[in-house]
Order: sequence, then C-alpha cells, then structure tokens
Amino acid sequence: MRDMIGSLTESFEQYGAKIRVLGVSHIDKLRDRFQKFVQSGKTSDGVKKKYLNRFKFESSSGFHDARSIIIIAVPQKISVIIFNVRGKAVDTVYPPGYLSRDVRNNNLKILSGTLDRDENSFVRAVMPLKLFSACSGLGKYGKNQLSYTEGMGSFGKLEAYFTDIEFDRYDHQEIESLPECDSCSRCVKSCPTKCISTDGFYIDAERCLTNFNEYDGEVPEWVEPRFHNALVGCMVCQKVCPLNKTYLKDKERLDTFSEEETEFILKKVPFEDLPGGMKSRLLALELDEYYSMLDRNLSVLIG
Ligand code: B12
Ligand code: SF4
Ligand code: SF4
Repeated sequence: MRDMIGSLTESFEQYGAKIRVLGVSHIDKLRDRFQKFVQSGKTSDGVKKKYLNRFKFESSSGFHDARSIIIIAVPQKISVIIFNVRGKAVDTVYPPGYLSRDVRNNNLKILSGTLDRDENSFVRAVMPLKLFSACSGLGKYGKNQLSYTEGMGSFGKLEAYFTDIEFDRYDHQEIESLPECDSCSRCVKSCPTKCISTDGFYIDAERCLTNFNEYDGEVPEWVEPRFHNALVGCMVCQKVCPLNKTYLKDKERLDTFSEEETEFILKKVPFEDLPGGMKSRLLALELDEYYSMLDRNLSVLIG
C-alpha cells in the first residue's frame, strides 16, 4: 500500500507547501496546554472573547468520525497594491496571510485528489493553528509568537483539516522555539507598539497593530500614525527577522487602483455602489472584508 503521508507530502510540495498529521487523540493534550497558557494571565479577557472563545477542540465539532488532523503551511508572498492619489502612485503593503480562498480551495483539491476521497471528507478545523503546527513539528515558535516553517519563514499560511482517515503514523512532538531567538531580539525591539514580550514567546495581542487596523472604529490615540506600515495588519516583526530575509525579496504586485477608484475608497462610497469591475477586483483581493476600514487605513499610509 502506498504511504498516504508520503503521497500527501509530495502533492503539497509541488506548490511549495508542507504538511504534518496529528491523531485526534492528541487534541486533549493540546487543549490543556492552550488553556493553561490562556489562564496564566498572559492573554487579556478582551482577546479571549474576541478571538479565542471560538476555538472548538472537540473533534466531533468538526467531524463526528474524525480520526486525524492534517496541518498545512502554504507559503505566501508580500503583496503590493498601488493606489493613485494626487498625481502620485503609492505602493502599499498587503502582508502574507490575507489571501485565503484559493489556498483553501487548493488544499481541498489536493487532499481529495491525493487521498481519493470526496472533498466533504475534510472539514476545516477552527483551532489554534500555530500550536498545532508546533506540536506536529511543522513549525517552531519565534519570539514574535509566529510559527516558522522551513522554506517559508513565518510567511506560511496555516490551515488544518479534520478527516476520518486513519494514518499509520502521526507526527506528534514537543513544542520547539527557534534556536536563533536565543541570541536575537530584533522583533522585540522593532515592534512599533512594544507588544512583544521580553520573557517568553508571546505578545500582548491587545496592543498589536493588527488588533486595531483589521477592525472598524477609532484607533486609540497612543497608536501613532507613523506606526502603520500596511494596508491591513503589520509587517514589522516579520520584516526585521533574519529568518525571513530570503522571502522578503519576492513581492507580488496584485493590482493598481486609479485616482478615481482611490477617491471612491477615500470618500467611503458604499461597497454596493462601487462600479462592478472595482467590486470584483476588491473581492478577488479579499479586501471586501476590510472595505469599511480601508479609507482609514489608506489615509494614514498616504499621509
Ligand atoms: C487571534 C489571532 C490574531 C490576534 C492575536 C495574535 C496572537 N499572537 O495570538 C491578532 C489580531 C493580534 C493577530 C495578529 C497577527 N496575525 Co493572527 N491569528 C490569530 C488566530 C485567529 C488565533 C491565534 C491564537 O491562537 N492565539 C492565541 C495564542 C495564545 O496562541 P499561540 O500563539 O499558539 O500561543 C502559544 C505560544 O505563545 C506558546 N508559548 C508561550 N510561551 C512559550 C514559550 C516557549 C519557549 C515556546 C516555544 C512557546 C510558548 O504557548 C501558547 C499557547 O499554546 C490565528 C488563526 C488560528 N486559527 O490559529 C491567526 C494567525 C496566528 N495569524 C497570523 C498572522 C499572519 C498574523 C499577523 C502577522 C497578521 C499581520 N500581517 O498583521 C499578525 C502577527 C501578530 C503576532 N506577532 O503574533 C497567521 C500566522 C501564520 C504563522 N506562520 O505564524 C495565523 C495562523 C493565521 C493563518 N491562518 O495563517 N492574529
Ligand atoms: S505585527 Fe506589528 S504590532 Fe503586532 S507584534 Fe508584530 S510588530 Fe508588533
Ligand atoms: S527577529 Fe530574532 S527574536 Fe524575533 S523571531 Fe526572528 S530570530 Fe527570533
């Protein structure tokens, strides 16, 4: 019989991605570890409520007959989106990680094609993915609390899928941190909001720029306009990391918005009222989700 993990590894490697597989029997241990960290006081109640309460550790919540979880890291590039404003073309950074649709479709296609199963045999797991990555040996934690995978640094988009397929071996291992972090603290020093802990591998997520600019509403006054560096999210702790050096060069220009189109955004023209072509381009960029805050985020970048 063909080694299923070997076949999956090969199929995903064809598009630069890496996989590991955990048995569902590992979930309880991971949940305990996660809850211990969350209860340690290193995560605020706000962050728990906003992000972490949605995790479902029961395998049955994903799949009643789940036996395994396949964890996948897909390399993504830094994207650049250009906006024309006041006669000038402004390059804005759209960080790796925001394009999900094609990654998910492709993951399902490869899983079902390689394992000869219907796509419904794989259910996306709503879990703390970095922890799953670390426990399977797919990634190591950096001081910036991101997961580093060989061949892609921290630019790996993580996804995980439950399946009822039972594999003959699993990848469970102890969580590791990057050895390079022992003699480095570039991310800690460079973080504009100083939210990366000096004594562990975690951040004060409440203060991370991403926690503000991925959402509508007022950004607190202490967050200085000069801190912002991306259309959504923030690139600083990944950009300064020596382990990402190779992957920083490979940028992808995704789209250019004309002066008129940029005006529509800055004037907050409702998404439904935008010209059809512009709407479909924003949808393709998966920026429809962030459209209501795009004027605010873009204004601060163009000054
Ligand atoms: C909530 C969330 C956020 C929140 C909170 C972030 C956070 N650090 O928890 C906010 C909005 C701030 C955020 C920001 C970003 N996010 Co985010 N986010 C998530 C989400 C939904 C959950 C993360 C989570 O579980 N947090 C809870 C903490 C407690 O979990 P944890 O990080 O695993 O914590 C463990 C470690 O701290 C470890 N630990 C503690 N002490 C020690 C000590 C040692 C020695 C070791 C080894 C480990 C260790 O134990 C903890 C518990 O197990 C995931 C998607 C998902 N479903 O997983 C994406 C995800 C983590 N985000 C991602 C990205 C890309 C980002 C941004 C870079 C986006 C951007 N460009 O701006 C920033 C980076 C901020 C940063 N430096 O972490 C990617 C990360 C990919 C990767 N390769 O790591 C993910 C996985 C999305 C994806 N599908 O790819 N994010
Ligand atoms: S994403 Fe930006 S604000 Fe958040 S921890 Fe990294 S450097 Fe700090
Ligand atoms: S910048 Fe340095 S300390 Fe931070 S994650 Fe990278 S290697 Fe580790």
